[in-house]
Amino acid sequence: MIQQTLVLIKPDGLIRSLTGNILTRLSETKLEIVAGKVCRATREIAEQHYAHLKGQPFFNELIQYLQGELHERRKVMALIYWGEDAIAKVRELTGETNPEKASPTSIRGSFGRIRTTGLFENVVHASSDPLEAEREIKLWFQPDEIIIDIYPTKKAKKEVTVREWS
Ligand code: IDP
Ligand code: MG
Repeated sequence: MIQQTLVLIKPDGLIRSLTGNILTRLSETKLEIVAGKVCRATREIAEQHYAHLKGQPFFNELIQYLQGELHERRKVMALIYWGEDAIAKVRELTGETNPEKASPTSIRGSFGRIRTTGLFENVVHASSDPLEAEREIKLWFQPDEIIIDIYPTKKAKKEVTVREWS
């Protein structure tokens, strides 16, 4: 099945200069990148992204982690990979959530660590199923930032002031 999946290179991945390595690993999937950007995870986006974990003892630290507050690197790289079985292919290379349990050849197994607090600092995020992928992609990207049409869109008229080069 043709699918799309959200990948985030988390702030630890960026500060440790792992971007090239991670993109090289993911290119083994032969999937297509159809959107990509470097952006800030605001508290609101981070809390919505991890809404399913609200109530966990590590939730607050996890939100700080995604915002970049644990690494002095307040940004993430967000990418959408698209193609046959994209979700499973990317999850396979990403590895298990706990970096110590992840296969040693996976991205998390190679580069992840467990903080002394217990938080899994695991370098990348990858969507876990089609519904989560849709929710996450719509959280991080607007339709015009994606070079193909993956979900239905509607036209909305908005009066907005934008910044332009002066
Ligand atoms: P996933 O990232 O493999 O999809 P989720 O359960 O969605 O796993 O958890 C989101 C993130 O929260 C993980 O990537 C990891 O950073 C952190 N996390 C999840 N479970 C734990 C835990 O039991 N201890 C510490 N950190 C965790
Ligand atoms: Mg998850």
